[in-house]
Amino acid sequence: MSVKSRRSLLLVSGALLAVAAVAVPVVVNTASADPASANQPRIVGGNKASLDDHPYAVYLADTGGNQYCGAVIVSSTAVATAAHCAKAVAKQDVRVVAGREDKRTNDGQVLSVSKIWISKGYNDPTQGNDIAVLTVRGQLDYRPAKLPDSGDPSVYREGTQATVLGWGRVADGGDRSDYLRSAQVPVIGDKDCNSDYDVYDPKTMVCAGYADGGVDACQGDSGGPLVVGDTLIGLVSFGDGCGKAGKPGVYTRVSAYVDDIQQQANPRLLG
Ligand code: 4AZ
Repeated sequence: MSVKSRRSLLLVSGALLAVAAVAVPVVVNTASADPASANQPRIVGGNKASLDDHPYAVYLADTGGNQYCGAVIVSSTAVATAAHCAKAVAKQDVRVVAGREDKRTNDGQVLSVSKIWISKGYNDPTQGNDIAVLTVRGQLDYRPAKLPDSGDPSVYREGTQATVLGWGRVADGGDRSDYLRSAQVPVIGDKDCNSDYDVYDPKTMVCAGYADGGVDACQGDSGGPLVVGDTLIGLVSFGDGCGKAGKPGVYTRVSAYVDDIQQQANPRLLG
């Protein structure tokens, strides 16, 4: 969610308007002359990503089929997403769409939601804890992402190359993508991110992107995965615009919520 759009989001009443307000994201590259972009010709050129490589990438849609957020499979019965995506709609109005790279097709599965868990302490993306787990009716047929090992912080080391995935906007305020897209973004250290955002909380958030901007998540990508290999390290949460210099994407730090996610994802195993 963009920092500036939060105020207008608060003003909209009704679930459908709220959906429309969050419904505008994906992976973006706004500055094609930027050096960071020059390393990312596939994002600049808008090439799609493949679900063969990232089968756990799914999206959330309203009952009319309109994509409004990303999410990620964490077990055969559950997906993780941003809390601000889960709060935007009543559970009976959410659909989880898995196995569909192109939103214009009927590929894959569309599952309804039987339960929404929202993290304790969630209030607003800029205050952290922007994570929710949705339990689906039926079974997801696609491989889940791995969760980070809390004993191994290496995936969060500054400079680690991560991949962000989504169907959101391809430019700040621009069109949403029909295809799944991906971008490579390096993890940013806590000190740097704190100087980019006063609200940054290293316990519950992690930043990724280039100092010069140009490669980023954007509106509509919220709730979608930031992965290192197949390990889920972040969920798209917020940012000041998309791809701006000095304003990287801010992600929910998944390692802080592994126990919660496992409890929601595998209730019969863990009680
Ligand atoms: C949004 O509004 C949003 N550049 C998501 C991610 C970012 C900005 C806005 C990060 O959903």
